[in-house]
Amino acid sequence: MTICIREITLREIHLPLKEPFVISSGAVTTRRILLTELRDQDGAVAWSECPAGAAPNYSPETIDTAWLAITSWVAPRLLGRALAHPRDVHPILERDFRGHWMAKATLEMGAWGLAAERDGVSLARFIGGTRERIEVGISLGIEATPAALVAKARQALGHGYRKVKIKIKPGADVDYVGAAREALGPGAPLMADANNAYTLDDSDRLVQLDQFGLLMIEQPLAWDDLVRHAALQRRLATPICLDESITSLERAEDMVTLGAGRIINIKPGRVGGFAPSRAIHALCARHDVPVWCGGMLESGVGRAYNVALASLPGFTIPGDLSPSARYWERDVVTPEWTMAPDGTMTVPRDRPGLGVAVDIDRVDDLTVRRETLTAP
Ligand code: OSB
Ligand code: MG
Repeated sequence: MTICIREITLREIHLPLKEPFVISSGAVTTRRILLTELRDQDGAVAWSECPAGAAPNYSPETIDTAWLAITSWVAPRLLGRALAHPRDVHPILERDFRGHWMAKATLEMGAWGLAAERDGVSLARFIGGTRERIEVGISLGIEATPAALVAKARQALGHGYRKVKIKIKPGADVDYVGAAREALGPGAPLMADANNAYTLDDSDRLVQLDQFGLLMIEQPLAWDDLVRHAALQRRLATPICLDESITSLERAEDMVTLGAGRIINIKPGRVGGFAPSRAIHALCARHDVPVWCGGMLESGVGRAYNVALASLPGFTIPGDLSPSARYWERDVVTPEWTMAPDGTMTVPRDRPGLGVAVDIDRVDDLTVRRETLTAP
């Protein structure tokens, strides 16, 4: 079924986190979130979310660069254009257009959401998802003391979470991870995420983490560096998982070729959308590289896309897909995303499109800027 996007409304909403989220490169207290609403020629609507943050400390993109890129270059390529399938969007956006992966992904994913909506099937089914329930992990920010981290991690396992990710940085690493391993026991599914906080000069320190039997260490070195990750992986027993470094299918191929990591955290926004996410998922399946779905503190809109993606068969490791209540007093969707006591989340396979409805009144209350673009 051909889709033709007639109108796109961008909104910036401010959504306060229940508690600040601290990673090695910065802290977030209130998420500034860019939501888009795509409307096609017949009035069908799909919402999507840009995962970019307020500052360029995770990716070079921010909500402000994404707003500029979407309004200036991404939307004009799509508005009024007949699209036979949402897979056609990615090549249209890549031609002579470098970077801006999150800006591109916002509308690329929106096109998949819109197509699923039009077909009357769930986004999960539309993209080939097979799981009815997905396993949920939690990402814990850096705490003031190892004891504070232990309390949070213990509570998370008590809630049923299937994986606990501990954010680390120099000065908050071996002691923190060691305390968690000691308190939670040898079988607890623990991993660490450094968000680029180390260099190869820190290799001895990172090798010390091997003793804790982590599932993986995520992105220890620079965001755009595969070569040094390969050198580090040769010294580490713990698998390296790449996050920031994987911005495309080609970077995932490079990781495999170079041995720069053994696991990939796929965030659809970071790689330009669902088409490249599915291609990375297929590549990883061919090479026995496990994948899992990362998170960017998304609202319930972005979470819908992540949940659908995580229902693909190759997503064998619990994702950073916490329920709405971990982040927000109240989410912007109904129903909110919830987690069962066994640490799983239901994939809304029997509801069309995203499977959740956007609470327009709530979004209106939170909106601080808005712009509507229409087809020429
Ligand atoms: O590195 O995975 C990351 C949040 C913001 C920026 C980067 C990261 C994260 C998380 C949060 O770990 C995961 C979540 O959404 O719960
Ligand atoms: Mg990460």
